[in-house]
Amino acid sequence: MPDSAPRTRSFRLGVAGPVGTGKSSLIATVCQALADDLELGVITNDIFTDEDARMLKAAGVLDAERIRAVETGACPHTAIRDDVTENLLAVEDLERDFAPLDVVLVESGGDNLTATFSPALVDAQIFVLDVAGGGDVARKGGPGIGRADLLVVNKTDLAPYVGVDVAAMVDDGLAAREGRPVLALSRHDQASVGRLREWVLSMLEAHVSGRHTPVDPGPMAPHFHADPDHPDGGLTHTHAHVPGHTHR
Ligand SMILES: Nc1nc2c(ncn2[C@@H]2O[C@H](COP(=O)(O)OP(=O)(O)OP(=O)(O)O)[C@@H](O)[C@H]2O)c(=O)[nH]1
Ligand SMILES: [Mg+2]
Repeated sequence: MPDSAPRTRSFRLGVAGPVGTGKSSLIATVCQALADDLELGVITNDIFTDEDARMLKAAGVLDAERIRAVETGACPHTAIRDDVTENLLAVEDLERDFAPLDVVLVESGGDNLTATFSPALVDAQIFVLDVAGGGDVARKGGPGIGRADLLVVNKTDLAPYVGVDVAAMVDDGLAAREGRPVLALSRHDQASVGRLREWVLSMLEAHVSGRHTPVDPGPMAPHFHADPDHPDGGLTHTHAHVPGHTHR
């Protein structure tokens, strides 16, 4: 591409992890820490609502027009792995409307331990656990814990109240990740927010210079979504990439 051509492709950064571990809050923190230095956009994924996008808009960390919701209407995995079309279009719309964007953050719908992004949608991904989910969660493994570009152990300020040893949880994460990074984070701990900011900047730099190759953390394990409106009490579907994988 000639130097004069407009740069339209952003660094696309996914944020996945179980329900309530602090994905939206982490995105708000990243926006707050980098909005003065970078052009940012956010896409949220929710099954039935645009709650996360509304929360982020209310937080006032970014112009509201730069935050858009994709309502997946189904299992969040479908929209971030199996058929990423709707998300890709949403990212590309943002990139076009606010060109040039440096980073677009994509929040996965909150789910269980197994949701990861397709590298067709994001260039890198963060998997978020929190101390309130239990100190042994990092030992449970799975594609996000093992192979996301960054594992975050979030809400470390709550550790004393839930009896979790943050250092041990970080060590468990490191052991599961063969040298990939783990970050202990609390939005109330500025030093940890600074480390998150540095990680995002270093990944952006690696992406722009062509040193970073997006990797697929791997397919999800079988899982189930409770849904009181569904006749079976849950969403039923099959993921094509896991032969015979069906929810009931
Ligand atoms: N104490 C503490 N609470 C936090 C921190 N980060 C997030 N929270 C709280 O954790 C709760 C869930 O945060 P969210 O950011 O909405 O979590 P989420 O992963 O986006 O949730 P879903 O999208 O519903 O899966 C909220 O009440 C936040 O205020 C933190 O660093 N410390
Ligand atoms: Mg959220």
